[in-house]
Amino acid sequence: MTIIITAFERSPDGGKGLARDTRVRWALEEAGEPYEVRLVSFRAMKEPAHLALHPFAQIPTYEEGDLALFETGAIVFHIAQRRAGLLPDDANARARAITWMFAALSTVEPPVLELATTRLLEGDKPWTRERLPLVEDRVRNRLDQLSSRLGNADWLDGAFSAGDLMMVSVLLRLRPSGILDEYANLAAYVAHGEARPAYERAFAAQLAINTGKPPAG
Ligand code: GTB
Repeated sequence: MTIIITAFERSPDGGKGLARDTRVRWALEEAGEPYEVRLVSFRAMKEPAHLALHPFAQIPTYEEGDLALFETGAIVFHIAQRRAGLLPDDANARARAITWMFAALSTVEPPVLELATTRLLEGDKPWTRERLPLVEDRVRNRLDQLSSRLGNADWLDGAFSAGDLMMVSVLLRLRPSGILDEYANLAAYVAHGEARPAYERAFAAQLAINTGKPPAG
């Protein structure tokens, strides 16, 4: 059954890999699952055909036969459940890896997103100068905690898992702010994720769309 995901026809980041189709591509690459991509414009995302797949008019979506999914957490979890390599076999280790997926999406991503929104969409507002330090400190609070937990480990809980895939994807969104580099172990953790061949393939595929150049190799 062919897997089809949707992605921006042209991502606002110009191919830096920050749009959320990258994490789905990464999971598919880790799982060794071939996939196709349907590119959508901002206008097409609001049309009935796309709304039938994604009620909130966003990307990415995931189609596989008569199954249609939205929300990257659900999509990556679905992929991870079907193939080896993204979730451990041991039941407790698996539950902990899933916990890290939720932690990435519901505890770390909200302040990271708030910072991105403040910087990108509210930068010209008169109150942003006063608000930005508060938003940055909320991010630092989470990064302090995450950094303490990670310590010098390669991954959050033993072997690489979908929990790391999601956490690295969320942390990558911080790179333009410079805050990630304040935490040497988190910066190394993210770099370690980016160095995985599956991530490199995912990144190259989305870059090719946004630059019009085919991936090298
Ligand atoms: N909770 C959902 C999920 O995890 O799947 C969130 C999906 C989402 O936010 N999708 C965004 C979208 O479709 C694209 S990824 N936005 C269009 C809209 O809402 O109208 C968010 C994103 C967009 C752009 C950049 N960038 O350019 O740096 C980074 C991330």
